Amino acid sequence: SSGDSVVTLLDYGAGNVRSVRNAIRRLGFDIKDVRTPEDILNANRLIFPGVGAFGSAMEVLYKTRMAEALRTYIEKDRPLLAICLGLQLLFESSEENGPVKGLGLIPGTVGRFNSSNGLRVPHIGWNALEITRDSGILDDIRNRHVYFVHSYRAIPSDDNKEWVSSTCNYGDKFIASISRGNVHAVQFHPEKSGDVGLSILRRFLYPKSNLTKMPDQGKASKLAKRIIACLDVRTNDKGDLVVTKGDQYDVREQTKDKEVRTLGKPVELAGQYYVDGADEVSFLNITGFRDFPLGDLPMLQVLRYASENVFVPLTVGGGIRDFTDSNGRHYSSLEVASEYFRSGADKISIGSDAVYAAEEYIRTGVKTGKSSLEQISRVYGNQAVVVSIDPRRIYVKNPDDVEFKTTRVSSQGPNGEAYAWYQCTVNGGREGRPIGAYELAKAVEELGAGEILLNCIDCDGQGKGFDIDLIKLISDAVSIPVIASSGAGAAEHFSEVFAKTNASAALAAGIFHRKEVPIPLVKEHLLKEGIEVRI
Ligand code: 1PR
Repeated sequence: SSGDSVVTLLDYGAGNVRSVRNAIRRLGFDIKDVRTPEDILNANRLIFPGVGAFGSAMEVLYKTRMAEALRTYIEKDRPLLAICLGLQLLFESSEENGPVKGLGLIPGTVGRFNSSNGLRVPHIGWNALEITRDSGILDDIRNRHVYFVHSYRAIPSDDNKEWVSSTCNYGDKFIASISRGNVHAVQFHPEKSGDVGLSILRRFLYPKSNLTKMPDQGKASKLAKRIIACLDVRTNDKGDLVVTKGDQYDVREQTKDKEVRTLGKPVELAGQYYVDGADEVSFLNITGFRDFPLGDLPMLQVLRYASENVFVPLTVGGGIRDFTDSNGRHYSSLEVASEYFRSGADKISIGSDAVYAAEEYIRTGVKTGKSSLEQISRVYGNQAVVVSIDPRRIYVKNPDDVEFKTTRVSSQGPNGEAYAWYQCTVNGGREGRPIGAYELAKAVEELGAGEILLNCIDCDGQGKGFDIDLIKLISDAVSIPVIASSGAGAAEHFSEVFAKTNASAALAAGIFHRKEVPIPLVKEHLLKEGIEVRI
């Protein structure tokens, strides 16, 4: 019957569930959206991707009478797959915005990761599971990494052990999945966990069929270092949206016409990097600072198409700020971000606007809550907000010469300088600002950034390796994850940055676009060097 190929989806509109939808469709199912509590009670199989904050999710579930329906559905042991916050909501309560009461089906409370002993929070990335019990849906993930992104977690205890089917280690041991009868919940994101994640969804959707097991080729034991492929996107002089790549941020060819350098089409390249094993894909709309991104519909279209085929996290940046268009209509940065999330982005990345916000915060000492950074992280959670820093190295003889944090550099400046500070820029490196990368990183962490994308204009496109001094300085200064960027030219540059700094991920562009070293070779090299990566 037609009901057999329908999944009921509980989407209460708080974030990106586009990739869940895409994954379900990819596996051959149609989606019926829950409109009323009865839709839950009548579902053949229900997927509940919780997004947003715990408190507001519970509020919506009560207001719409979905909470009661969910409880009944679960008590009747009907097929359920809850994802991320969806798992947390099954517990008694959460510390997030709270304490706030949950659905109370599973004993235990949800608490925040403890970042006091150097643990980076949010927990972002590909981690390993310890399977504690057969559940029917996790058959393929033994020894494989799956993608997590969260700051809160539930802890296994004697009271909930009959529910727990796997745990994960991050600082402490937390609950990675729940399975009892037909009721399943996972803290990680199957829709963002590549082939392994899709196989979990497949086993949930086709519970009675004999699916062949995926080859057990992994050796996952802990949080893997991530390799991120970055696509700098802009319209070329003909008006087509293309992937470009600069040298120290200059994307024009050194020819008479100085045309925009073109390295491929965004959707195609993103799909290729997914197949190659990129752990994330980032799109940077590099002229977003001057072109209004919602006017730039092609970028939204790129995200929509890319998210149909790319089942790892997608980040998009460029032009996220308040904006008034030529008709006088005002758009808040939150509206811009929401449009990106709706189109398939998992994270948004803020460059210029975060610099202004940090400057003001440092000047006044007051968090106004009004900056785009603060607003977006309040609504979507800080794990959804990346701050992209575009610094330029400035050598100094003496740390006291400047009011900014300096670091001793591993190779001296042109006049024998032994120190440098890193000046933040806005508008794609076009304007230097009176703030250092160190000061900016600390300020944006306090303002709600969940991750830092750390570029370096001096190294960008040079292929001579990452700026280790800068990355060490910043990754030691903050407790949110830092993505090292700019300068990768060989597999050894990736192992160097992970060996010498506390970066959680490394991002590269040119090396992948020019097919000099493909992603699988980078990962092979890292494995050989004893650095854990996702295979
Ligand atoms: O300021 O919020 O509109 O955001 C603009 C975004 O666009 C920022 O994230 C900024 O980094 C980016 N951007 C602006 N101009 C350029 C440019 O190149 N002219 N690209 C640009 C930045 C830097 C990296 C690059 C790495 C790795 N690109 O993302 O991909 O340096 O390159 P490599 O591996 O080839 O060395 P806003």
